[in-house]
Amino acid sequence: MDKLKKDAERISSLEIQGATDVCLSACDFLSDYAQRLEIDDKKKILKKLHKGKDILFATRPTEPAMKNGLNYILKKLEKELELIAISEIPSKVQQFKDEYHKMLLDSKAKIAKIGANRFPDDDPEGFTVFTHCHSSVVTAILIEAKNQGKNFRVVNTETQPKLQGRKTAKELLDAGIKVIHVVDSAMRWAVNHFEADIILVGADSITSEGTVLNKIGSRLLALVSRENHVPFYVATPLLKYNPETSFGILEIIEMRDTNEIWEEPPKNLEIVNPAFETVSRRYIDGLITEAGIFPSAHAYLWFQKLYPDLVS
Ligand code: RUB
Repeated sequence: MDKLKKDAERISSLEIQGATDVCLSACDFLSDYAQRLEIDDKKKILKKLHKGKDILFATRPTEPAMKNGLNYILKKLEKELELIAISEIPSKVQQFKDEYHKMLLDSKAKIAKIGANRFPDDDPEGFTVFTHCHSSVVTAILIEAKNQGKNFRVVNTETQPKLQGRKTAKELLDAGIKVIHVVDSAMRWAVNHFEADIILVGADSITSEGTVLNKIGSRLLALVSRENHVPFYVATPLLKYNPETSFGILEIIEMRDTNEIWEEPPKNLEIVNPAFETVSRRYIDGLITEAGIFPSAHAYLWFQKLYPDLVS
């Protein structure tokens, strides 16, 4: 359990960040934990794995792709538990983990292609994309568009307080894409000044009403998109759908340590550090998903169609 707790710390500290990477790593960590368990009782093993799942869930509360993944692995194991030998449990956990990884990575590859289609083949004016934070799904679209020979530049925010925008900028520069980097508060100015043609962000969670949760600042950016008449798209695998929201349970917004903002603040200062915020469906022109591009209010129907086992 100590090793699992150390692994979990890598997620909560943001060493591993972004919904997709958090999900892939959490599933790996649970599978690794299963390989290390030396218990001679199926029910006890399952109990331990559920405890491990809860530790991983607690690392980032606003991450349904991770929750869906860990639930997928354990639900499948529970279904087969009676039929398999105790010695087969570790390899079964690994098999279900690999299946979920594949579902997520295949979705991302499809989204990269679909999203890249949204870019013009040849824009003589120069196509400008605006993005916020670091989304591996957004960068996959941008790199795919670049590989297809499309001509565009990217304007991105630094994303306080953890500066994930630098990761985005470095990855895009490495791929040969022109990047212009601005502070978060220059968001409105930059969308207007650089005449952005499209705003593209990732997602951490999608609710039953088609609300998207993404890095703090995303709704501000959506409001900027309205003011400047720039289409606002969210690139996201449907595995980020939170099935609990269909039953009236509200998505949680993770509040992070205030040290990230100010390590030694003056006494009596109240600091708040929300990691995410909601973007209501009325501000979203489309979700770019593995099932295609559609209004965010349709997310539930597609999730149900593509992943019926995950609807609970
Ligand atoms: C990252 C963030 C990303 C989404 C999507 O926040 O908001 O836009 O997680 O990422 P944090 P991806 O840095 O707090 O994890 O597209 O890679 O799933």
